Amino acid sequence: MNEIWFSEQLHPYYRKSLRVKQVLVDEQTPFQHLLLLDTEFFGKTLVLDGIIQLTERDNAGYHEMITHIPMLAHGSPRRVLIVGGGDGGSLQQVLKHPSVEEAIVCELDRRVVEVSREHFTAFGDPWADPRARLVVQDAFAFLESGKEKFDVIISDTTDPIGMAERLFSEEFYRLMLQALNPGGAIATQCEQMFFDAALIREIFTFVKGLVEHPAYYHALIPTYPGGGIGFMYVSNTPWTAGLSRTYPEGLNYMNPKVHQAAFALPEFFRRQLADLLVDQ
Ligand code: SPD
Repeated sequence: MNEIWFSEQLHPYYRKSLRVKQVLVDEQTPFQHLLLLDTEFFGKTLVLDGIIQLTERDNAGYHEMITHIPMLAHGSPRRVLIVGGGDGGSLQQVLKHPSVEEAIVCELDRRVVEVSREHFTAFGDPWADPRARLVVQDAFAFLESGKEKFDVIISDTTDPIGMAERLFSEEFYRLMLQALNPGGAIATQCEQMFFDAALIREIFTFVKGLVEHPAYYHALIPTYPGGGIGFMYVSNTPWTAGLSRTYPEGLNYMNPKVHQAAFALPEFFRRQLADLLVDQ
């Protein structure tokens, strides 16, 4: 039988594969290699530079958790910045909050937006919402211009490889915090506890010097390495403030128990962060 498989190999000792029904897009954009696959079970799948970014089947865990945790902690965010996120998944979630007046997506690669908008129709075209604004620009340059302030910032990036590496630096976290209104909250894509503990510890260490209530939380995403991913919560408001708020309608992954459990860290990993943890 002639089967086509896509394999992501992040480490010499670990790879994972999805069975491909059809290759829908295969192109080199000015910034990266972009693949849009139709896969068995997981459906349409976006791959950038060989790394799975999202699938139709399991993206809710990622997009709901990276957005609603800081949105709920703030309580009534009006202006939201999404760094990266050109696929529209985080934008769809952010716009579920009626308090939002403007959501800016600062994405470097216009092709990610165009291809995702055409293929991820399950997102319901959040770009058509009058509150959505796309800025095609490097996020560093956008934040350095220092013109705009936000209640919530979501750093929905690829992995810290190549161009994206800078988005995991202290300098970039400082820039995000400069753009944050008082009472604001940030969540960032912050990698995986099995494979990236040293990086997570490094980020947690500098974030602890910048805000009072940093925390690390995680979600189950079968198509990401290790079957999941984590997020850094960065705020002077504790994440627990979000537990008593009203959740948006129609969530597929998050509920109050998942919200709370996401901040519980497995013992092997909790030990590695023990001296840094504040609220967990
Ligand atoms: N290791 C894969 C991490 C991918 C994170 N980016 C996801 C983008 C989805 N909007």
